Amino acid sequence: MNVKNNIILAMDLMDLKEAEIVCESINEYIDTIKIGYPLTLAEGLSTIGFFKDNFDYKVICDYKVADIPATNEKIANQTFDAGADAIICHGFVGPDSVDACKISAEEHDKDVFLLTEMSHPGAVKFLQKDADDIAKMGVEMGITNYVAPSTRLDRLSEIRDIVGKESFIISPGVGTQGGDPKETLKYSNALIIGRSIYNAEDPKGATKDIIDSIQ
Ligand code: FNU
Repeated sequence: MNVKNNIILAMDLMDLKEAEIVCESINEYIDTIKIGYPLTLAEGLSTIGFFKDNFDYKVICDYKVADIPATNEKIANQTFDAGADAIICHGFVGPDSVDACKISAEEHDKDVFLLTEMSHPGAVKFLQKDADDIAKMGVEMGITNYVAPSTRLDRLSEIRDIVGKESFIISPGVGTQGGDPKETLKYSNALIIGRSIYNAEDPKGATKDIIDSIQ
């Protein structure tokens, strides 16, 4: 996936009008957006089409799909049928569940991102110890897109080593959660940034500052 300025906007505002205003103000810098449950539950699955039709964005759906294969398949099919370019699925559920998302993505000619380790402190308790194996599973399955944290660069670097330099890693946790944009891009292909942009008094200026800091 090609991501303009290596920044994916994590749009977790829950009002589509407010989201639209932010997108309009930073449109020149951004061509990829990630939406998740907050906006989708508040405004519906049609938000995917909204961003595609009005902004021509690539839309990554952060639904962290984590169910049995039959249910994962239904979730992924609905998401791609609604126009998503990619879906994020959890890896801890195992290869059969991940494969259901992968097959759906392939059938729709879209992408699946495998979530390895999460960025928040609590991820250390359970997920971290299996994250390397989740990444290895992804490699064995032929998955080429990954999500890995900007908040722990040692872990991000480890996951980069496992998935290889040809894989595409996107990293949340930049800014508000403490991750550094430039350091993160030593290992990652694109930054996922939400609150530091959409909660900024001047989202355009905040985005420009981040872009300047990574050049
Ligand atoms: P911001 N997100 C995350 N950590 O933060 N998908 C993960 O490990 C992960 C995610 C999402 O902190 C989070 O849900 F797998 O405001 C939010 O949408 O910059 C975004 O990344 C980070 O938002």
